[in-house]
Amino acid sequence: MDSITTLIIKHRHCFNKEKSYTMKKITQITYALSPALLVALTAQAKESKEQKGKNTNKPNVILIYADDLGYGDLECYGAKNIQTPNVNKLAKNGIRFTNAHATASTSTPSRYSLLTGEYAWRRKDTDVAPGNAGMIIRPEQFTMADMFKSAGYTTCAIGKWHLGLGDKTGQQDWNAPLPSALGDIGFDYHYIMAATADRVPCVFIENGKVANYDENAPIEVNYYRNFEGEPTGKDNPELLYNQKSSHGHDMSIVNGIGRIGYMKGGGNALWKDENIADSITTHAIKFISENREKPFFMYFATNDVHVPRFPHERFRGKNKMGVRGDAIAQFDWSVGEIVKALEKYHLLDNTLIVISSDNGPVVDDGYQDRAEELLNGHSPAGPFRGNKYSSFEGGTAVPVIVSWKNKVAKNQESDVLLSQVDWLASFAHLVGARLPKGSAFDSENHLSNLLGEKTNAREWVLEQSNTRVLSVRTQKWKYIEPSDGPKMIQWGPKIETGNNAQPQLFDMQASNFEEKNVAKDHPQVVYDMQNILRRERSKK
Ligand code: NG6
Ligand code: CA
Repeated sequence: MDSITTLIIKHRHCFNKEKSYTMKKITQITYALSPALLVALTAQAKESKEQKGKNTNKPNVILIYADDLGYGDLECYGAKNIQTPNVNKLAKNGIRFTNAHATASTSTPSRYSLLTGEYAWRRKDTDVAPGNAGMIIRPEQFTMADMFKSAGYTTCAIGKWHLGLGDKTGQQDWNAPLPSALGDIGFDYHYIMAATADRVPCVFIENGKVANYDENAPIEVNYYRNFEGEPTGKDNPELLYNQKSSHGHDMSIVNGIGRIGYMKGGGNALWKDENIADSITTHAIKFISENREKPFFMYFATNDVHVPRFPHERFRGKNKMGVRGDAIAQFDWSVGEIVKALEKYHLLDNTLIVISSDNGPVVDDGYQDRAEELLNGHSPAGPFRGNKYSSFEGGTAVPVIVSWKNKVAKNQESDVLLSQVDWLASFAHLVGARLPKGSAFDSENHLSNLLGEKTNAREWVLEQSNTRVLSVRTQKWKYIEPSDGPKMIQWGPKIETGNNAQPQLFDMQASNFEEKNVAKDHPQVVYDMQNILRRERSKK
């Protein structure tokens, strides 16, 4: 082999390894090579870069996780009164699932299960978290982000977090770096809202620090007591110039909207609700652009369509449903922008995109936004009974769309039983990652189902209501364990809880599903379901 060929081979090798090392080497040898050879080398570099981008063993994974978006809230799931062209397009290019489930009917437990592969009810402290909760997923726990990182991915979380930050609840100093944040659980980059838009602190956290921190307005947060001299929604309703509360949300006022919890300061760092979608989408696109040459995982958790619904002006008034519809349109826009960025960088056929939601829909969730009055025949939970918080299917049935250009067949619909708790193990299979023993305890690999095959599906999935009542769902049945609690949510939203002192069994394949309790007609099925719950509860 002559020396020049050796040189080329060597450099081919290092193009496939370290880019910066390669670039340094190129500069060093530029002087020694003929122009023709340089052209050949540059072409080689370009080719391997493209190949890297198209390495299907390590596709990028983008998980777009909406908040409170119901099974029936997207046009491609039959939504009335609202257009979602960008989501429709992804559904047309991929698979639309009709029997997919979040593990819980509220945010914190649902996200906990998704990101750890473990049911949230196995732990005490995983219910809807305040904005000053300590980090619920502990650094020693293995997460979806850790898994991707172990397979060589660059990882990020952008948008709604709602799983706590810092070491201890109520002990955070928001004016200094947080001692524990998402960097400790596998995310290379994060730009997040600590909890929800209706909970303080109303600032973004970027890599463990308040983004755009304003030194002149130190931040204090308290969930029990107000700070002296600070107005509240309760005492100063005249200051709620952007949106008034319908129930709760009467503590601190930020941007003319009442919140849960008290905060002081923030100044220029305070978010404007109308810009949240723009802000997180911009950060997501920046992340894609900066990481386009190596595999990445992005957890993109939108604030839409959670309350307070206060979308940007440009989405206002274009549908009959008021701000709840506008927030759905804004969500669809965010999806479209992300797809556009992938197209721009030629990453579409090397990126698996999954769209879903953390729990079922809610209409009035505490603000006078007229969402209830303006439904105009739209059914946010589609055909299902109950909404967010509920044990009925409307609480946990969620839209799921999977799209991967040229890899999953187009325009499919699948009724295979899916649970978000399995996504950690399924993605691990996709990227060839190993899970440490004992991690992702409840997560099973069902990648083939996610990619369109119907065989080897789960036999049952478990779901939890906001009061931790458990249900078992199979392809045919829905079993809700007996519980005493009230039939309706007590604090504002007009939602059936699903509580019943008797066991409830519904035939989900009958035309009147979730109307007729057939537990008495099928004692064996009830027994089997109870056994599943008993067994699962006794594990771990
Ligand atoms: C409830 C809030 C509701 C919403 C929910 C959590 C009140 C009266 N209601 O307590 O507005 O924030 O918690 O929603 O405070 S979730 O989607 O993040 O789980
Ligand atoms: Ca939610």
